[in-house]
Amino acid sequence: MKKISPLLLFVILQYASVYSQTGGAPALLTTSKKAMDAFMDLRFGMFIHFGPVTLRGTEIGWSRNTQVTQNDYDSLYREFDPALFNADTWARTAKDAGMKYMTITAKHHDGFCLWPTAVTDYNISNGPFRRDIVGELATACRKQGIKFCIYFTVLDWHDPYYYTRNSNDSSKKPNADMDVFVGRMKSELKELITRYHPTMLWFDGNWEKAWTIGYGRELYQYIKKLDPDVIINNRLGKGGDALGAEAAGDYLTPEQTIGGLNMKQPWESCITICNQWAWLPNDKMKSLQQCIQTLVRSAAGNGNLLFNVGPMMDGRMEARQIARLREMGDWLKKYGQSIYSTKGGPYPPNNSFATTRKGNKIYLHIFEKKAILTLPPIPGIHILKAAWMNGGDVSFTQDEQAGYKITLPADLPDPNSAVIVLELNKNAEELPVVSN
Ligand code: H79
Repeated sequence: MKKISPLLLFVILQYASVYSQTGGAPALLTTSKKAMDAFMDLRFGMFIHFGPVTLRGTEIGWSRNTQVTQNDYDSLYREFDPALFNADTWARTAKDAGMKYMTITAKHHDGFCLWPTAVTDYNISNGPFRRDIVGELATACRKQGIKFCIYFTVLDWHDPYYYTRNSNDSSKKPNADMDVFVGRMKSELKELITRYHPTMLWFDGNWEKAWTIGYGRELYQYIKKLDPDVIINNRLGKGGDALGAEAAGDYLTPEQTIGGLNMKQPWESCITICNQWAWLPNDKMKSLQQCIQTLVRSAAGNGNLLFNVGPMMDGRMEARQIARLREMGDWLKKYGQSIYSTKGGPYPPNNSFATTRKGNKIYLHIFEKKAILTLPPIPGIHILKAAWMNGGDVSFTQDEQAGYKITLPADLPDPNSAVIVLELNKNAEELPVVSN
């Protein structure tokens, strides 16, 4: 008998193993651990909520039929002309903030498409601006080494085939047909994936009654067949804030709250720099300390932060927000090693400190002034050296029962989050989470 080449044998065995695991059904496509790990290493991304609604300064989607009448809202695109929009400037702003990816609202619940889709006329090419905002951003991000991602909601109050017409009316539209609607979604997603090659798709709106786990699974597989590497958040399936049986998606998405320490399931918190997702004049902006500590607490919980900016109707981001983001970038230039590509833990973040870890180092982020900071002991772990990141040594004592006592100065070297590097006798990444 002719010998089978090792490569051929490998391929046959791989196929047989997948085939037997799925009982003869075609294998379900999932996101690789490699792609997911690479995404989680990025830690910090920019969320952008943008669209014709900026002409009113009210919330995207939600103000349709509330603060803004439906007719007015749906007509705004005819005068939406963000003439000062510059994709390179947005990408540069993200880069200067130390952000590694960007997620743009290609379509929010109001149904308006920021790219020239063939599926609906309700898109950017039928307003005065005409330019492809999604496409220009994809190009600008690629040029500057920012991973490009797309927000797309499964809820579409504008589409005649979608089930409901707005946020305060849950009755069925006369022509509603979810199967037809999902077909239209697929065509839109196919355009977005094949034209712009997003690293990640950020779905939303999955709590809607008309959206089923069946549609979620179908779309997940549809997307994976178009591009197996694209990462998908957990809002394509049902199942709330878990990645359980009702879920379709790769990671969790706490909204306007920082996720807790979770070493098992990847997560990304989406949080606004002000209060509103879309631009609101004079919205209250977070302090630099709040911004930095939001990022640090996310990384310390083993999660990413998708930090939202709502640009103005003329296409520019607010100068004060750009300045705030740059301040975050300046902090990251000094302390980025304690954030990017690290793991969260082993200590759960609290009001006085949070930790990240990499190799044999624990990065201890200090939030609170106190004379002595005590860390609970970890069996078998000794601190070999403690020093300020970019600075001098820190004195400490250690005891198997009493733990590690770190002496802090009256003035911390950084008021927003000062970082002490603890060098351990073992690999910090392998330590179990320390329970409180
Ligand atoms: O796109 C952003 C939100 O519009 C969207 N998800 C993020 C990323 C979102 N859709 N629904 N929800 C969040 C949950 C519903 C929140 C609401 Fe409200 C509370 C809707 C009405 C009251 C927030 C506050 C939106 C309007 C006012």
